[in-house]
Amino acid sequence: MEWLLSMPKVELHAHLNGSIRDSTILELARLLGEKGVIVFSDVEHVIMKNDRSLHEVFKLFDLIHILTTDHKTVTRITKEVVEDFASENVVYLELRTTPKRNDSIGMSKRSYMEAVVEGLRAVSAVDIDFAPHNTDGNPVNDMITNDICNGTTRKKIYVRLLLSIDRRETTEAAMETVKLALEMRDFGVLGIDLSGNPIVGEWSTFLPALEFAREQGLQITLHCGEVPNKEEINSMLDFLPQRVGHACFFQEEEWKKLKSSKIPVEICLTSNIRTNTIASIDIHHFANLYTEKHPLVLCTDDSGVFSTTLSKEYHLAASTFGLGKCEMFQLAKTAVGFIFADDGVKQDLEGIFDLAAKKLD
Ligand code: 6MZ
Repeated sequence: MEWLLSMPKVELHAHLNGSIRDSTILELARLLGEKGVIVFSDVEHVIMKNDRSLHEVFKLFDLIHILTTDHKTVTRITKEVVEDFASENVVYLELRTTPKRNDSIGMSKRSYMEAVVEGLRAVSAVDIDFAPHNTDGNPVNDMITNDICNGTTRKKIYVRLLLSIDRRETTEAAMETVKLALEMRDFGVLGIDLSGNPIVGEWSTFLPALEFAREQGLQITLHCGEVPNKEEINSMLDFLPQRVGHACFFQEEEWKKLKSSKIPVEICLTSNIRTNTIASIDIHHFANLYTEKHPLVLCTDDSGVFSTTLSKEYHLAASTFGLGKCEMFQLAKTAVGFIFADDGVKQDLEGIFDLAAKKLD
């Protein structure tokens, strides 16, 4: 476990509100309990429960959103989540979150995202790079890189953002999210994710917004096949997103399509087992994809909700599928090829891995 912890890693599928520390969630719940907004004893066991069905996970997200959806808290959790990933040597994090509107507290999707960016600015335990760079190597927006480069061996993390469309949303709401993503490109927003309860919503509702996003040059990743839905899975694969998440309920035809299109898969082992979308770890499709050298990346999904870390996901893969140090290192390194950030960031990350490889020998 120690070497997996110290190895550089790339996280490409992490939902902000799913990655909150238990201690923070409990603190926020206690606070709202004291204010009489919720009954703490009613929610404590919901938060601390370990085994949840997919359905229960989405009920938990509704509760988490009650606890976290104000600007100050969004800023706080963003800072904490980034620092937690950096502390286990995640060197590049693509953090996704659903911009939320809450008129009662004056929150718009934009102000929600500004609170997220504020959280990135507030990161202090590590150096952070979260702004895209010009061709001259300088950040597009000087104000937003608090890279405290002081020559010491402080950890450094690159963070980029994806905006999620929740499957409960309308076409108009999805379009609003895409437009916001376009406006916030200088703040490190690279693309769009489609997520949310997979039994809710229709692909045709989101397609216009996703097509617009693609036309405008945003990159796209889709939660695909989290429940059995042959028609939707096929439509999603035909859309040719840059990546897909999960891919649990694929049948032969869909595997063929995925493999011939070489779309990288974001694999979330613990999440799939906890939510029972895969019956047991030994039959997880990771094994087949890995053996066939299909592009894949290990991810946490919701490190808070599923009590995991990226190092634990690597450990789980290594111990279940019998992979050694070199194979795991190689797996982590190949993920650099699937990031949405530009070639400059890719080169930096390759340099980090090359340096780490020397220590590995
Ligand atoms: C689908 C998921 C998910 O966006 O509020 N989310 N969507 N499948 C999953 N697998 C278990 N895990 C998380 O983070 C929480 C939101 O991310 C999506 C859901 O829409 C959830 O409400 P944000 O930061």
